[in-house]
Amino acid sequence: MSIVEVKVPDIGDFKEVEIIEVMIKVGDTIKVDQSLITVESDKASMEIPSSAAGVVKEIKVKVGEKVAMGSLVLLLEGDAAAAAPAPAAAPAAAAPAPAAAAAPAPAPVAAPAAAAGPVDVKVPDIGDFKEVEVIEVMVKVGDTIKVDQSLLTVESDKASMEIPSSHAGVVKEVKVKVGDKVAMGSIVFVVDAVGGPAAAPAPAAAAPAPAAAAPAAAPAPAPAAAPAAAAPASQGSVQTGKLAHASPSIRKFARELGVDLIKVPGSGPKGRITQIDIQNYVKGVIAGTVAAPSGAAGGSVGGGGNFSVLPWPSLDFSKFGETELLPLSRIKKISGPNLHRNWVQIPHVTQFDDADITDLEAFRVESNNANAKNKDATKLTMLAFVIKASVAALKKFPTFNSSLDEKGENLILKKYYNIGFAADTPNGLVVPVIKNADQKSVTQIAKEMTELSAQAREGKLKPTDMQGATFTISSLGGIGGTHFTPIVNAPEVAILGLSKASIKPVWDGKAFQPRLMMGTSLSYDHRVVDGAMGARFSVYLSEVLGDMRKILL
Ligand code: CAO
Repeated sequence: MSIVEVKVPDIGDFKEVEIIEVMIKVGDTIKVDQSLITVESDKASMEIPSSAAGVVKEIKVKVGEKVAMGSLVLLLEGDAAAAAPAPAAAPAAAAPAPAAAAAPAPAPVAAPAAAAGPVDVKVPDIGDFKEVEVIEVMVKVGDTIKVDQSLLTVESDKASMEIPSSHAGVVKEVKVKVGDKVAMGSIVFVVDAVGGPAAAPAPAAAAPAPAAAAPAAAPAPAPAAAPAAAAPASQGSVQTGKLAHASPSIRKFARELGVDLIKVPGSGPKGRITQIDIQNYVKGVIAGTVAAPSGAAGGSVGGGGNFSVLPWPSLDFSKFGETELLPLSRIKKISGPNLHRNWVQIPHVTQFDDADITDLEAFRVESNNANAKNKDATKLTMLAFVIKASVAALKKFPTFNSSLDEKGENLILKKYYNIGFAADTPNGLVVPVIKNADQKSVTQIAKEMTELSAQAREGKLKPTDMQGATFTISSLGGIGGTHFTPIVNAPEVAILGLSKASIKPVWDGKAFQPRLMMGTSLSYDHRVVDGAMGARFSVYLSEVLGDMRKILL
């Protein structure tokens, strides 16, 4: 047994690349050529393979660090004899391949000089790769393209890279489609050129292709040549946003599952898509909480509907009349994505009811009148009573005071009762939280609400004032309306909407009586609460609001 150093191989034209993923851990038994880390430049991502087999003793790098050819990646304990000739271990680094054997730096293939009119744009020298698969075509017929603009993304099993254009002009013909295999010299586009070809490629010696340098027995250090081929010095035309940020193996995984990476939110550094992101996306499609791609399983109504989310319409409204641009407030920009996630991911049901608050309102008015002469007295609000009544309902139905865990496999039941209330402010909606509402009187709750609402309107709430809610109430009672459908505030599982109370005729078994009725709208997460429980909670809440003495029982 001996300790073997595994180093970054020759990675072509790249001086330094960032580690975006470490794929192994101490104690792992790894094979020659197994991918160890994923590194990334702005044009290509590549997996660095191991030059030896053995057990990982120590990992010398971490995500976010920059590495270059010869950087020590890890120490392996293994049989020295088992170590394959490293494609780019120290000796290789010390003695780069002869220029003649190396692939030239990846500049676009030069077209005939001074060409104007139709010219063929070809795949440049892509190092050691004989054939690579087209995984994305980034331009279409009619597009005006610049020299060096990324046209295609191609991929091997270890690296993905963007192919730049050798010419500026207008795309006349697209010769490839996703899934096609291309190699150096393949004609990919015909461009109506407006000038000469791109600048000459970098000298071959400057970017030796590691694969060519590696002994035949060694696994080709696939990644090395690739990025060089796709990363010219001028990066001005990088097409950000069009290509999902993912390593080649993740792209392969997504393709195998038929997942369009553009639709998968990435949780890794810089929004990079991880395997778990794809798994969660697929779970979401299966569970019906994420729109299924066209033709995929997951809820086709009437046989074969297309549930792909359409892009947001981009319209020039000024064609139809005068317009004005009003940027969203900071609060709206923050709350919008949260509301969207909650709306899309939570299967909502909203239960409507009418609570008879005739006696409660009479008591509230009477209490406030009794305190009218005391200018320091707190005004009791209907919302404060509803918070107290809700706590009673949450205690009776603890499921409503819970959260689903991240995997959607467990409920976390909370033994504290923190009630958030939506407050309308000039800058948008905020949700301050009354902590431990179960331990406070209605008067204390009303006082705290007054203070928090004032701070909310002045924009002085601290983040802690808005954290930790277990249930939320949104009251539009001061404004009007009968019922509405509030959106559950994840990770809570329910929210109560209150509407404006009004006198309604209520049949008491003998006659209609004029009663003050308040509309309640209870939205809940149907994954957690079933319909019967939702109705029971709602009915119980109305009963308590009808007679608060029920809380004492
Ligand atoms: N029925 C009839 N009248 C009601 C009522 C109800 N359900 N709720 C409140 N009122 C009355 C109050 O009694 C008060 O009248 P008086 O001044 O005569 O006593 C008046 O409406 C105004 O009440 P308020 O709104 O100041 O006080 P509140 O305790 O009801 O609400 C707060 C406080 C912070 C919740 C409220 O100011 C607010 O911001 N509401 C909007 C919340 C919101 O936007 N929700 C939507 C979220 S989803 O987008």
